[in-house]
Amino acid sequence: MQQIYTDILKAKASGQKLLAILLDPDKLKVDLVEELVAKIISSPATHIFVGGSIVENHKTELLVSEVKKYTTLPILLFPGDTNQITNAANGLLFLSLLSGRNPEFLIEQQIKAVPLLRNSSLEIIPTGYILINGGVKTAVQKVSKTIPIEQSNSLLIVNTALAGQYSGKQLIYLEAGSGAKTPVNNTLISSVANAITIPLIVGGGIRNKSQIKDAYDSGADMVVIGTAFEENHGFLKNIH
Ligand code: 1GP
Repeated sequence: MQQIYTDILKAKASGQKLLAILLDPDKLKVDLVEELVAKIISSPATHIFVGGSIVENHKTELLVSEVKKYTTLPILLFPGDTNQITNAANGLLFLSLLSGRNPEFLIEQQIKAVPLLRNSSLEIIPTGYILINGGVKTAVQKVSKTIPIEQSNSLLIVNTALAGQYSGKQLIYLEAGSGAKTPVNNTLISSVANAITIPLIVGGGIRNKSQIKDAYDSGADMVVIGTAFEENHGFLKNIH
């Protein structure tokens, strides 16, 4: 039973918007977790994502185990590579970097993950991951050695999202990259949202309440916030 995904579909069907807070095990000190999770659970956040482009071995498991002590919000791995897979989480965004042409992130990492996933209890959610130019060279671009799609190339982005849906992805993630200068623009979000029928996640460079609202109004089902919370632990107070 895909409980997390079923709940995402239900939220989409009822128009309830979702908010994921991204925690990067490489940047976050474990002794801050209790305090940060308290802020997350008193905010509108519905999901916690854990991951990063480069994370030292075992740091993910440590962080997830600590987060789990203080919340029952679903914890989804958002891994940059296979060493970030841990059974301590509830689910896994099984990402394919559809915007790129690097086989390592289209299929190789996914095959390498299989021995870790075959007997795991993680809910696996196939996710088409589309990197879009957010105005700065982000970690995803550097690590994946792929070129983001220009925001002006809306047709290619829509077709990439639909190719993801047709090949069985259950989510599409439009990513401007962590710390992006320019988030995915609203016209693009609505073009993709209008084309696909599966839920749409949008993240990268979203730093205030009005950008979150614009993304929702344009058709994003879930918004991801990483840097804004990482840089200002009071951030979530401002988005009620
Ligand atoms: C990155 O989409 C997420 O993968 C979040 O981006 O850190 O810019 O919020 P930010």
